[in-house]
Amino acid sequence: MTKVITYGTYDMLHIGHINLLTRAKAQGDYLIVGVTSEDFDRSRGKLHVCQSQEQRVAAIKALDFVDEVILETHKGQKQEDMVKYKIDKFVIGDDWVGKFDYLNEWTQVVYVPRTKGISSTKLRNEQLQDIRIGLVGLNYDSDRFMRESEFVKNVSIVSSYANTDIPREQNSKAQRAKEHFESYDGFLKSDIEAVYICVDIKYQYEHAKKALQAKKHVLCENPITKDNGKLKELFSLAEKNDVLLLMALKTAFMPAFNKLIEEINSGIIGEVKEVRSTFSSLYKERGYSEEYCSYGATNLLMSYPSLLVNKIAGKAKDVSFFAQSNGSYDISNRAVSVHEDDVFGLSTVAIEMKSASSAVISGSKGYIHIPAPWWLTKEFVCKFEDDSKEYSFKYEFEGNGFRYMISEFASLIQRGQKQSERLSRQDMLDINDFITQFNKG
Ligand code: C2G
Repeated sequence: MTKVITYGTYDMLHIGHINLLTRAKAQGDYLIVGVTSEDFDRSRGKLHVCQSQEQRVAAIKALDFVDEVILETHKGQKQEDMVKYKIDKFVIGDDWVGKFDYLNEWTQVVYVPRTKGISSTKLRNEQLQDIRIGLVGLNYDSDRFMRESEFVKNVSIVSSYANTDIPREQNSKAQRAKEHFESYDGFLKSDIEAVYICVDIKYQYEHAKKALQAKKHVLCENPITKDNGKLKELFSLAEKNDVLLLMALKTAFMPAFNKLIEEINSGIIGEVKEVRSTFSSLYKERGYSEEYCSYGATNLLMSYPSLLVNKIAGKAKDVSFFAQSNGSYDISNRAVSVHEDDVFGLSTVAIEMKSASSAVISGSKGYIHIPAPWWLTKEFVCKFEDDSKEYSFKYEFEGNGFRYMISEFASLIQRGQKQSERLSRQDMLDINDFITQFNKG
């Protein structure tokens, strides 16, 4: 039996894909198709794939001449698969000619003619509208969003709004969109279907509420509100107006972070016992005003360590705080949380103390170390008692990580999905609960 394998994204399955797969099958008796995972595609810079991973896999599985479908999730997996599946031939379109010659060491590489005049990109451009986004707030974050959105092909920034009452917005040098507004109502009437909110914490709830009432999809910086009751209210408003509400917690959408969660859920380090992480950043040294720093380390940073521990260990049963204050606000804080199966969380944040901003997830068989800055997750290493078992994962990581978040936001809107699997409503409530509890005091 001659075993053949081929790989692809297969977005919006078309005749070019079908021809390729038919030609691949003709090369042997048993055809395995590797469909690229969403995170792997995003880490390779494919940030505008229209269909979900599940939809693309289902389309390939529906082809009766395909014998097996697998997911391609990481760099280097192809040569692993050649050995694992005892492959006789690797087949790919000639738009890749030469790129996979190295696989000849394990199998026979065959490049077959590509079908002219059809591609997923062409279909996306013909059939899909760009997601038109408006920026709420003009500052360092809006500039990062604007720059990174250029890498997400199905997104365009149409308008911007700045509330000049907010100190950080006054004479902001941040880039404005083509259409700029100083009235929020006027802005919400502009030709947009979604907004990215990055105004100061105390204004975010009001701006998010108005945007949801205006039936706009909302991506909002953290914390959206310091009160989970209000967050629940916003979720029901989003539900009622059939729009999406997402926290702009960029780490949750990074390919390597999702691979990390997948590896932990696979049991690679045994039962998780402890999740420890630190997020320290000297805000004043970075030019943030006293007024901005006075939100305190917990409100400004705790969403990130809380994401890590709640995503891995589930909702906290109990959380205690050990903060250091400068008399007016917390300059550092430690949240000690207890989760399901007595998993412990040790989440440290600081804006006037510099510390090693790495993360360690400890389990009954091994542990995972994410080097600093862990929230810009690019790689992680799995370590065991027996050093020879150590292995690491590294993913391409471009820019400041916003592009993966923008890609998720745009894809969810395009697919009509109102929740992200990477950051569900329950995740957001569990994460924000740390901030709510600390502010309740
Ligand atoms: N293809 C083709 N004719 C087209 C379009 C695509 O023959 N008009 C072939 C491609 O050459 C590829 C396969 O169909 O072999 C899947 O194409 P894509 O979904 O675009 O995936 P791609 O990014 O080419 O994935 O690491 C290798 C990649 O996984 C290949």
